[in-house]
Amino acid sequence: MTSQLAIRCSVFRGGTSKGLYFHFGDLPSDKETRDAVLLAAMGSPDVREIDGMGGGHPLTSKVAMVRTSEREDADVDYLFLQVWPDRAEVSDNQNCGNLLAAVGPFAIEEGLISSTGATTNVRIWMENTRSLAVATVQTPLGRVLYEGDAHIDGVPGTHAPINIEFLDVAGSTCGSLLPTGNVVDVIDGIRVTCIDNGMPVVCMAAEEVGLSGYEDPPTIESNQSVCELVERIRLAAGPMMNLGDVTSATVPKMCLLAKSQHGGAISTRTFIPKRVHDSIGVFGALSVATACLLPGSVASDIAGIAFSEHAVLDIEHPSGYFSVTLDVRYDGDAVAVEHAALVRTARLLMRGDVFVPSAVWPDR
Ligand code: NQM
Repeated sequence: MTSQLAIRCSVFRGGTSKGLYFHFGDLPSDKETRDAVLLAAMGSPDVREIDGMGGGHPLTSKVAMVRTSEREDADVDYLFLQVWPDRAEVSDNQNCGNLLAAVGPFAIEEGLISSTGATTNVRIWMENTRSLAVATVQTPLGRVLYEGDAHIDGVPGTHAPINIEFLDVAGSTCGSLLPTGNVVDVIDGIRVTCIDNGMPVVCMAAEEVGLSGYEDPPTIESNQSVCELVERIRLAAGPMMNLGDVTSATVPKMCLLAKSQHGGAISTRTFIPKRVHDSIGVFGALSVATACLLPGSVASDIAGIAFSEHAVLDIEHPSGYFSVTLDVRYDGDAVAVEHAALVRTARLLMRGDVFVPSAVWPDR
């Protein structure tokens, strides 16, 4: 009898996050066993995840599952799973646009789709939000190219760009772009804009919660009264955003906004939702950018930028900025999102087997 099971797996950096990439068929189909296997693979629960592959932070304790899609409009299906470092829980209640960046490279590396020339478009069905993305991967010579000139803040150096486009992510988690039906709500005395353009986000002015909005993440995380206030607002916003009880959910994200400091559209500090992001999530940035184009929102009041049906917005965050291209349509003060695009980079870090104790998957 062997005491460990070997499971085929790749490790990628996707955007500003890092995770384990699996074929659906290599993990248990039963959810409870699958989650037990993933917790063991990551070393959770343990704040350091010392007995597994996780990095002890939500941004480095992530999983992508990928398979050939049966949909006509997609090449592959992608399911994102957040493995909590500090508690024995795996969540599928949000998407992740950073791990999404490496789904195309994984699909090509693993032979799920063939390269098509200098670049290969990979149509990705994002199961968490039941929506589509198209990623353009550099594939000269028929192989994924990782080297290139693209820099994204939060990642050292430059890498090959991966362009990602979205057509239909507005309301993909909450049912509509403005799930409360209002541009502004007041919760616990704080003005908020609740928005979902691929990620449920509650936008509020940092100064209304007693911060400048330019503090670094550890300073914000150590401010207990601010963390408690933000969490109270999150718990109240959850049901208002059609998310139900969000006590143990990873959404909505809570975004503190301030005027841009470096020529961008707006400055952000984002709770995801307990830790403060070192930069900002992909769909988080998309949702904040959309809020900046929404007349009367908390974000547009702070950003003060001209409303335009085609805009490139630089969303400032603790380690730089995140650029989002948005095409929207105005009907009076209402906004419909038509198209969104952004650039990420990704890199294959390791390929092999991850080992877990055989007791976590007794039937294999
Ligand atoms: O918002 C962090 C990240 C994410 C998710 C988060 C993400 C997204 O930076 O699309 O990418 O949980 O907010 O990876």
